[in-house]
Amino acid sequence: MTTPEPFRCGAIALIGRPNVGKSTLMNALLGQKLSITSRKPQTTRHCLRGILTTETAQFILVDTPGFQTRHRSTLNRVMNRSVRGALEAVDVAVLVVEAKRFGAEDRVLLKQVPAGVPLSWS
Ligand SMILES: Nc1nc2c(ncn2[C@@H]2O[C@H](COP(=O)(O)OP(=O)(O)OP(=O)(O)O)[C@@H](O)[C@H]2O)c(=O)[nH]1
Ligand SMILES: [Mg+2]
Repeated sequence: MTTPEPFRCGAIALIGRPNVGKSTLMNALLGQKLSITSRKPQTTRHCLRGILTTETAQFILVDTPGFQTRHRSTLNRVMNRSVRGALEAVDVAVLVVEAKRFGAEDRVLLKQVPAGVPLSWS
């Protein structure tokens, strides 16, 4: 007799520079429109959690604001802080990048991921 798979649960942060499709990916994974998406950058201003439950696992997806490296307004600082805060509280991070375009701004985000948080690409 085989032992049943353990039920797993974990939190996954979707991080990336503004407007790369983090919220669109989150909604697609959830199968419903939970997070606002738009052609304009900086649409997501707070971290937002969506839970995807399957038979063997529960995925807590955390949509985050786009990480801003160019403009240093108070709003941008607050939003960047909330990205860092999300990264402290998740098990895994997914870096969302624009297809065929990985640049300096994406590289900055790699440095924000704390040691010990596994990173994936999308
Ligand atoms: N062509 C194409 N467009 C996409 C894809 N994913 C998202 N978009 C479009 O890109 C734009 C930005 O998408 P969002 O999901 O709002 O991006 P975001 O990273 O959450 O943006 P912020 O919250 O502002 O950082 C929208 O117009 C989407 O329709 C994709 O895979 N392909
Ligand atoms: Mg968004």
